Amino acid sequence: AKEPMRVLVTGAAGQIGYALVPMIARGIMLGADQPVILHMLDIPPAAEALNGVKMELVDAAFPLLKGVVATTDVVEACTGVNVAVMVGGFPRKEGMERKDVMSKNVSIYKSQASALEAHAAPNCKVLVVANPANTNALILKEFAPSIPEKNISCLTRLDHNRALGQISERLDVQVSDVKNVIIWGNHSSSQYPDVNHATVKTSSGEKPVRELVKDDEWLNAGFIATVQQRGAAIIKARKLSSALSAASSACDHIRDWVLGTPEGTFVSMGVYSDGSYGVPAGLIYSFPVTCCGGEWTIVQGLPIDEFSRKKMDATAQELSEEKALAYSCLE
Ligand code: NAX
Repeated sequence: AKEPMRVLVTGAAGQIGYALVPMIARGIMLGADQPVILHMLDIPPAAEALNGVKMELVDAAFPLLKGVVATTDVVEACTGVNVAVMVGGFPRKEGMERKDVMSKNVSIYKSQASALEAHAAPNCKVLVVANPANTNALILKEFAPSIPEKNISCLTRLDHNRALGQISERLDVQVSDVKNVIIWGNHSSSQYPDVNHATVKTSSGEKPVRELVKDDEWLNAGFIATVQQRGAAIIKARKLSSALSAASSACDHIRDWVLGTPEGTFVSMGVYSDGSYGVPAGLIYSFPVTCCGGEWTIVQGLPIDEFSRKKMDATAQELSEEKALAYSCLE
């Protein structure tokens, strides 16, 4: 039998946490044969609710779940973890300035970076979900210099999955037959959902999405806006932000990272830019990646047209501004 893996979920008493922890305990994140020990962190005002989540995990009698740590102590939460899913953060409230929200998150991610660096298992993989996700991940990277940058990522898989979903609905095909959409850049409305390399499996082989949709007007405008604005549409409908889809996508992100992407398939992950595709190095930017042996690699050599170039640069520009704002909070 495999040794249990320890998985940290911060903000575990929140909405996404509530959807995510049972998925992890059922083996959806790390595989049906991988026992897990859940580490759940939240802040003291949420301690009682967090304990309630722990009670429900016990009540669900998950066969793969070998232990639960529910705590408000960052060091206890981070100790020995193999995977860290950072969902906890400070939400933007009515009337708050961008800088004030950034400042709160910078201080949270700075201190959690130190705790992970000092106490997580060697080679711990980190996924930041909490917004601003890319910049929180960058702060975490900066303040955990001994964690290799290849181990730090942010979630854009939800945006990626939303793009797959829109193409599947439009063409009335199975979502599992659509692949290789790309989310470039920031997990914000400046992201660029790109279908130029996406294909659909049909009875006569793989066909480009553009050839099947035959509506460049929709692909270049309506589709992009729908994916960019999907989070807002969910809030309008549910009066709450995306939770089950965010949790499921976080599982997809970690599963593919740890267990590998299928041959010929790439997925989107926010990772530390090395300058690929002319994206400034030193940003956490969403790229198309393949994963093998527990490591991601940016897909190289995709042709980029002028339309894409502009959109990729605009979202990079926004990330550079966020980075500058985050650094100004440190002064
Ligand atoms: P909730 O407000 O329901 O839950 C957040 C939880 O984090 C709360 O229980 C809170 O007490 C806790 N928390 C706050 N500060 C903490 C700290 N310092 N340490 C540990 N826990 C702390 O929000 P929820 O809907 O679960 O969303 C969580 C985060 O995900 C938000 O930042 C949200 O913006 C972000 N999202 C990111 C997405 C992505 O694709 N990257 C999509 C979904 C989601 O909007």
